[in-house]
Amino acid sequence: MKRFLSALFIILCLTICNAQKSSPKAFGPAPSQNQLRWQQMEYYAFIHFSTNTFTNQEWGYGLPEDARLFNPTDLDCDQWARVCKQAGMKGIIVTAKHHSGFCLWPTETTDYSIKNSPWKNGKGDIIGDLAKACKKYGLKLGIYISPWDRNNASYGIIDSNGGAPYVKNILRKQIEECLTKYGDIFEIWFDGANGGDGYYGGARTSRRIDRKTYYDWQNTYNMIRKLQPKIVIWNDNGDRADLRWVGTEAGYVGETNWSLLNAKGDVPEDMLRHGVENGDSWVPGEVNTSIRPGWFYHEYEDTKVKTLPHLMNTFYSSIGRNGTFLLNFPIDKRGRIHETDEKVSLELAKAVKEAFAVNLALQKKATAGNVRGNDSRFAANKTLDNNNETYWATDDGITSGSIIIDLGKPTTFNNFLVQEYIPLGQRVKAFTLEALIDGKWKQLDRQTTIGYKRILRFPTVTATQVRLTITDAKASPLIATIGIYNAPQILTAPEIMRNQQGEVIITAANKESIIYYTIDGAAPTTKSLKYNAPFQSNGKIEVRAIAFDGTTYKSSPERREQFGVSRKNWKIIGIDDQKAYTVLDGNLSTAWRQSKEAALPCELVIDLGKEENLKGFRYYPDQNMWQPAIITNYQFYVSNDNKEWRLADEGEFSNIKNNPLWQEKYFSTTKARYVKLVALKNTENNNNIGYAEVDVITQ
Ligand code: FUL
Repeated sequence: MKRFLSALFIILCLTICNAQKSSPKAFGPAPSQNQLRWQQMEYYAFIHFSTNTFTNQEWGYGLPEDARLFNPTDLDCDQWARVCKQAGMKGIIVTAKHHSGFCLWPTETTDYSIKNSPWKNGKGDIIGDLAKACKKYGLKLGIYISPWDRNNASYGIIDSNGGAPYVKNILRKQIEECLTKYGDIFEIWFDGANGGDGYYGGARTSRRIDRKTYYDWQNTYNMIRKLQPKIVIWNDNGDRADLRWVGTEAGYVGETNWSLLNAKGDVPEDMLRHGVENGDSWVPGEVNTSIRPGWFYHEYEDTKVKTLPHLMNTFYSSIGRNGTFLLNFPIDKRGRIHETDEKVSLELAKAVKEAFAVNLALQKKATAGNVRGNDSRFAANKTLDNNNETYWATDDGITSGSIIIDLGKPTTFNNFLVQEYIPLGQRVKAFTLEALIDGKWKQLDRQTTIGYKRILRFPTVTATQVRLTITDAKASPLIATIGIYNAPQILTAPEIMRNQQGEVIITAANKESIIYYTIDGAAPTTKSLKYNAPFQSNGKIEVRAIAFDGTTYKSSPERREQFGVSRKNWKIIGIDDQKAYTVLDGNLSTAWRQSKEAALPCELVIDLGKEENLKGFRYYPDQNMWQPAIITNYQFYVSNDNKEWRLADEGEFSNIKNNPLWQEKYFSTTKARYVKLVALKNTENNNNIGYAEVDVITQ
């Protein structure tokens, strides 16, 4: 008996040891091969190009005459691909069809396509040209097809059998054309904007659909996967697909970012932003944002192209937070990526390359308190071998533990990169990062999830050792890669605002920076005016400013702001609330909201103090995302006596919900002293209306 028991004991021990020596099993949902390949792309481009480019809109209504305006003078898909390649991107997703319904390829499904544009006498095919250019530069091609089609007569119609002819005969066929004519497609993008005003074959009405049922996505997905087995599907409509939106177009995902969601049920904003820790499906986040405020090209945004520091922040808040980075280039009227956009995208590529050029931890000594089965295959140094397929693992059941990297000598750094081995699931729930500085451990950061890639930035330190501690995980942590970097500092452009009294206030992110500025149109240098305190200005003025760091002798990119006529004597009429003047205070982060009881339409009347030559107006929405109060449909009236009003403009602020930035509207020049912005509808279909700023544009 004794013998039998000891034999049993030995067998048990061997089984346990062997179990520990075998590779870990996947825990929870894990990515498909397609999702994995996609995640590894990390950075790719969006291209927005359509009739909107020529009508100066963000959302076209689908008017037939707009097709005749589509006439780029120097269209060059080769240039798009070259810029994207040089910018370090791995692919391009193009708006083959945006909400207007206009197709960039000669589709059989509708006349509303480049076939009916003057460009190349209707004989062109932009998707075909781009597919060729992508091939030439080794980029992958992706397709954006808007489910919402503001031109198509059958959009939103349900036939007597309960079917949706538009989905069957138009949308699905368009997808099929794009997925069969242009080679491999890596991603297909179905935007969530749906239903509303449009041309609809001349009906000029508003069509609503039930986004959960109307499109019958499952059958569409089956078709897509058959045609392109390696594709990933992004969908912000009813059925969940392979990838998720992160709930904002501002360019960031939550610091806590699980690549999981539940297959069924609603996905509120918080879940989009952070994923769902115990979600039952792998649905990783893609961070989409534009290099300019809008998605489509508008000449007035030529001075609003995001700066290097801004884009660098987006890099850290997307790729650095377990997301991918989808950066949009609005193609201009020539049919090219604008020079300014090209320049800054190349600056970003250079800055990222410089930041991560030297991994100071590479091949250094690493030790861990627990190594799975004491097996060298799972040893700590697998995190430093420049190979994402090998990883440090702990024994099953050990869900916390540290890894110490000995840098060998005092080493200066400010970035830390860490990657989980995600083919076996996302596991880490919490971790800390410490550095051994002058013989003492100092905590540099404390964070939650890691996922495919996490990058932390912190003030520069000099240390001899670095300790990563996984404080909590769902299962034994599997850490594939660790990197330590000393990234060059990048100075942020200063902020410029002007209050109602006409004071111009310039602020730099770093209080120690020196600010130089100009008001004569010249580019600012260290020889320009030095900013010490707010200065007074009257009327139209352009302020250009840089921040300069006296220790590194480096300058930030420039900030450039234009201000219109003086607002000193402006009065808000008919509103008995002094707070209403926040809409004129020049501060984008303060807002005034109409009283909750007020029903729509809401009117904001401003007395400009004297007659002005008006040619447009600007509206900046209240930024409170938790209780949105954003206008979508408006009318703008002008008057000379505050009694008789003339309608100067009416319409919609397209895409303002997802991209709540400055809205500029132009109309035929008119002389008036009073203006009235009427809010007809908001993004939530309730009565909440708010304004951060309202301004006029004069001749
Ligand atoms: C949004 C759309 O409505 C915008 O026009 C743009 O295409 C953006 C990428 O997605 O929701």
